[in-house]
Amino acid sequence: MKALIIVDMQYDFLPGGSLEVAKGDEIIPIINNIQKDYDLVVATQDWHPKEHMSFSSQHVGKLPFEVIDLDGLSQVLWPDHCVQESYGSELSEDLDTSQIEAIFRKGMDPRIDSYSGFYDNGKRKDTGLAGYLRARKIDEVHVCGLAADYCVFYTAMDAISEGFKTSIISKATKAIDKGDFMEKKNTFIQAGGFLI
Ligand code: VGL
Ligand code: ZN
Repeated sequence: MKALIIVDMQYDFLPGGSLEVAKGDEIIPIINNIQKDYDLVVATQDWHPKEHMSFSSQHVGKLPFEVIDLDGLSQVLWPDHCVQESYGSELSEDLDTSQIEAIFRKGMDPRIDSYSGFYDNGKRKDTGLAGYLRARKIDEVHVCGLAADYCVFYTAMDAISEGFKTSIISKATKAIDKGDFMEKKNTFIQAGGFLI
């Protein structure tokens, strides 16, 4: 059985959002079209408290995209984004959500970031996504959404380590930094992932 994981299709990652991904809106019709090809469709939602420590606004003298050490983990600092209950945290209303059976929220602990839909960046807490997929007899996942070089990549890497046959759908994702995604693509392929 095959699942589609739609990652973080929220206004803050779409053009006009606080952490916009260029052309992120172009993948919405593609994601809408392919959902029918799956046994199960799930989504993730970046869902931060307003004082989340991944926000540069929480660090005196720091700017977005600087890198710091946060409790022993390397942390890219981001503009405030996907604050719980804000408009920017909502899934785009252009996304067809009629087939999405479950939405896994992440990034709620203010002290640690959470790119993957499976765990936070320190693997301290499990969202339950792997168990949910296994309970639904899923053995293969395809990952799409935003952003290719962060939440899509880390979700796909964790899917491999959880034992799922894993693909990233190239036409249904866009990167914050294209060069960064080129490198991460190689890491993903080397780990046993597929690009389709
Ligand atoms: C994401 C940076 C920070 C993503 C989320 O969805 O790729 N990137 N939070
Ligand atoms: Zn985030």
